Amino acid sequence: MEVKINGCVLRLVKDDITKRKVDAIVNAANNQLLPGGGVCGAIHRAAGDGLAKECREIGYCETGEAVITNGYNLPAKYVIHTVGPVYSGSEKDAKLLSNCYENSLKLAVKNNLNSIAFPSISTGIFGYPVEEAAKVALSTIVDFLEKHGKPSLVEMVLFSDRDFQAYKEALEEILSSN
Ligand code: AR6
Repeated sequence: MEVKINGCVLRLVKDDITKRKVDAIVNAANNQLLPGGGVCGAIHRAAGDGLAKECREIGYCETGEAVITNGYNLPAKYVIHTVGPVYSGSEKDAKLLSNCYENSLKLAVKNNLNSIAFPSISTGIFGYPVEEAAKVALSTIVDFLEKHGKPSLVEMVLFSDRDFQAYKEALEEILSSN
């Protein structure tokens, strides 16, 4: 599924994010920027040891913030690492999750990147319900594109049919209420 927002493409795809040939893929990282499991483990495995080494040198990333590294053996040129909130059910969760998307997009624009691919941040090991996370993720991306008109391509890369469906429904709802 693909929509145009302020001249930019927002695309939902079902795929393995490590395969996406974009300027930057986003990693759902942890505060210590360690390889870990989930999508983070998959990105580190596909990128090779250089990625963990560069992450060690950076050392830390606050929840909701983002840092950029090279992409090493990945088809993507860069990896933007952002740390989602561990779902707690409190009001803070949505703001922190929104910050992840916004700060990653800001970092992409600051580095003149035209295309970026996100996984569904926080909805695996960090336990954020996917239907709720999809609304936060997509409304943040849509607002950013409406305001800035870049990057020219934003992908949400979903790993399961269920996640893809949740994001598709959330996007349809956001577009119909705009
Ligand atoms: N491509 C795209 N999406 C994927 C892939 C892949 N190759 N593999 C998994 N997913 P998670 P979190 C989906 O747990 O909840 C790590 O250990 C997965 O199905 O990776 O933010 C970190 O180091 C789910 O929908 O991230 C942190 O400690 C989504 O990616 C912690 O887990 C996110 O799931 C972060 O937890």
